[in-house]
Amino acid sequence: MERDPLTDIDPVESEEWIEAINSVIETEGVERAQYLLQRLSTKVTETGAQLPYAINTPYRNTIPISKEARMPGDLFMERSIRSLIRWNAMAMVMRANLKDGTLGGHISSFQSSATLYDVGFNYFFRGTTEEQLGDLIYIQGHSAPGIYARSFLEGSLSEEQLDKFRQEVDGDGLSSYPHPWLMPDYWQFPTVSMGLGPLQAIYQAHIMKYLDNRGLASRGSRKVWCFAGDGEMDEPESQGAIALAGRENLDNLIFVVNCNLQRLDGPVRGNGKIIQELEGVFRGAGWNVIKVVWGRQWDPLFEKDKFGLLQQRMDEAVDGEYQNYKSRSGGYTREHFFGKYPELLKIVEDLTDEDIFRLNRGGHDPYKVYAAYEAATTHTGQPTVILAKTVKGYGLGPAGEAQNYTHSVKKLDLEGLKDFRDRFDIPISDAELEKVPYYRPPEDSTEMRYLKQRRSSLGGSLPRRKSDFEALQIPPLSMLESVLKGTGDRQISTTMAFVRILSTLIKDKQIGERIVPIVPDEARTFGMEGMFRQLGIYSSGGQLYEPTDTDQIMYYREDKKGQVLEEGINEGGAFAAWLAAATSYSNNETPLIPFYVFYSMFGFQRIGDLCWAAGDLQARGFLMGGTSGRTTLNGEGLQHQDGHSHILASTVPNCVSYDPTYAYELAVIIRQGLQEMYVEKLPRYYYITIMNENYEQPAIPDGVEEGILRGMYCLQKNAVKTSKKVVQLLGSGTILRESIAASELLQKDFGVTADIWSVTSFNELRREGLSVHRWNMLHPQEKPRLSYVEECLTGVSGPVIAATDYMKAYADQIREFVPGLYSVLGTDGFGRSDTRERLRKFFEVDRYYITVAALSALAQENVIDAAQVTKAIELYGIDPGKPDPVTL
Ligand SMILES: Cc1ncc(C[n+]2csc(CCOP(=O)(O)OP(=O)(O)O)c2C)c(N)n1
Ligand SMILES: [Mg+2]
Repeated sequence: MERDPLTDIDPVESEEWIEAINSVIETEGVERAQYLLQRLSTKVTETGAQLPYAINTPYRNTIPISKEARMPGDLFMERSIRSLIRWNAMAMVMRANLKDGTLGGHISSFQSSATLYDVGFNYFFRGTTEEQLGDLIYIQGHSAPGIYARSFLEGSLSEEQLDKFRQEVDGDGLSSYPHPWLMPDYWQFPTVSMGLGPLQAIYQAHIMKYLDNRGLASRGSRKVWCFAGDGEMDEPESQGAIALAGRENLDNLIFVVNCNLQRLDGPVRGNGKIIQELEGVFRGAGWNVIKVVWGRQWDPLFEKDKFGLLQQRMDEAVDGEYQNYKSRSGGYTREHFFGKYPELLKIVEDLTDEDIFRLNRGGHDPYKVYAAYEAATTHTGQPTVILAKTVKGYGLGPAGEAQNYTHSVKKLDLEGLKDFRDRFDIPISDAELEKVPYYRPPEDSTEMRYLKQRRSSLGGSLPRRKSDFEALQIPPLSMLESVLKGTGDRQISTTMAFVRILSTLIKDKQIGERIVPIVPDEARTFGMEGMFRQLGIYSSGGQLYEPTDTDQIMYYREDKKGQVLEEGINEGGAFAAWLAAATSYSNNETPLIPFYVFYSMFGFQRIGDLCWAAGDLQARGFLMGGTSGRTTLNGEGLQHQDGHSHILASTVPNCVSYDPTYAYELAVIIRQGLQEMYVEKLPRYYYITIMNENYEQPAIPDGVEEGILRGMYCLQKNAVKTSKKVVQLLGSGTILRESIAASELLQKDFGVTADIWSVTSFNELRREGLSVHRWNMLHPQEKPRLSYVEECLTGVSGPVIAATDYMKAYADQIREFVPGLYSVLGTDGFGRSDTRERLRKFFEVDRYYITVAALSALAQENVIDAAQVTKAIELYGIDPGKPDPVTL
């Protein structure tokens, strides 16, 4: 049988080693001991031996008592203020539910993290001052009531506002969770979709360093704090980017993981220990890990623990048991935790069961938390994660402390309220209790003065969000002259045109340095590799090697001052970098103009929740969906061909999206985006698809700018009044060119004339149309207004046929506004690889299908005979028995 390598087969020898290392520590110090152990471990691993626990430390506080920084303030004063915050947080949730039992809310998460926030607010979180921009704090979403409660005490929220928790329809309520869209002067970061906070925070710290290295905004000693739940750490987004933080030495980043051992349904790791697991993961990623496991009530017990038995017991017990110790009682803990070893029972023989129950966890001990924060904020060269052990529903007692159902507790009964009040010494009488009143001490009380003094010394009340910024000077459209004038015979794609536009903007004296090109390892795909050398790829470490392609003009140049963000194959991360850049106008008081360029299939579909958060955040910037269109990106097949990103984009209320065909359209749209976002400061972002199909780019026709921006304009007016054989062909993206080709077939083969419309955005057309129709509905006696689509198509003759490289639902959106017959062609179904021509035939969006669809519509209107449609089907070799592509 194999022997457990950790069994001690020679205790005497072990003791000698321990004595030896002890003497090194005593005579030469900890550093020397560390060095020797390092050497030993290197030596031992040479033999192939595994050091299984190298990455974990025992289940104890990382900072020994001797190294704890001492909290300078008034512990008792802070406890009483914190108790009021606890009470008011609980009261606001309860009062909302007393009004209407359906509003919901959370009590127990904040009760577990109250000390973690409080120590931060009292000593560490700095607001923006003349000298320095403030710290950025990502607050755990469902702890929002506690943050509101503090703002109430600090005087920045009123009792009336607290009473409007979760009642936002009138516009002055408090949002359930942090939502900058709904409270734009208060909340900075949407975090409640679990995992998005940690991911955003990492890239926030990354962009902060980027700005500093590029000399655009000084970082000073600013910090990004991110509070997250231990359950939340299971989200791939939470942990997915921690290696970047380690690699980039983001010492401006501090994670605080509230390890209350529970998530919504039950324990996070009943059979293991979440703190130990996270320690290993973060340490492996190069983080400074600070565990705050035990509060100071335990310190004397450790002193009595001469043989490490208490430590051993702590290492043995699993989180499911630790939860029991807090959900049951001191007596239970004595029996089940200490009782396992008689020696441990002796250690606690002088303690009552109540004393045992009060043995506090590190995250509830302001001294331990302070020491951890102090160590984190002064640590250099690495990001820090603080793993703070807490109790979910702390203080709720029998009403829900550490119970599996704790997360969902929304109210306490009278007994529960009494217990809570007594436990935290809240000065509210029995008679008043039932109404659950808020409590705010008089303005001149010592508590209030203390609270305000603490915050004013740290730069004022937080959270606080800055909405406004200094408008940028955007160059006129004529700056993009070279793109507007067309390419003559030369064929280029809109992607290539985009790269030209971007290069031109980057050269602009006013805004050039603010442009941030971002790519997830796809620069070459989009022909952007020229920017590598020209602008440099941002790398905090510069370039420590000579790239293999230094002899090339476009070599891979990494630079500390590089402008391009090359985030690797990491769409979520690259988007989070875009988000940080797109909100830099607020968080760094430095507006940036980020362009994130990606495979359009891996945009909204892959990271849709972040795109949604971008709307909430009022991100300003451009998303460029490259290689767009189900048939345009032809060879790549099912997983790459995007036929629906515009539909997904349309779900974000403040995302403006376009599918332009021509380079000049793209130029007009980008210029307008700059104008709207950075001059008019409209809270929106742009999604624009670009393609890789090469064709001649015409010069901009006169007077089309407004139509391009509103969503459609007439590209070719061919119809003559005398003929009834007229159709209106609408096309977007590359498929517009098929519509143009169809118009030629219609004329040549069937004597039908077609007007051609370039539709740059069905999404924008629909939005405008819906809003006009809504107005008409609500103003029944006024002259009805016309939607823009109606304006364009009223008075022109013939049925309307739209074709795009997207699902039919995309063009179908404007049906309500199209006067007369409307047919839509699109690319429903899974993509597949083949030539563009064959794919367009397969998806039935090519010129022949458009022609047949147009003839079919004319036949339905009795303008031509149905036999003409049959003739076209035969003439173009279309198989009427062909299976519907959506089924394949
Ligand atoms: C992406 C996502 N999935 C699910 C939820 C629903 N949800 C809200 S809180 C919560 C449990 C959170 O547990 P934890 O992260 O440990 O935080 P705690 O309340 O324990 O501090 C869940 C599942 C959510 N908000 N976001
Ligand atoms: Mg938890």
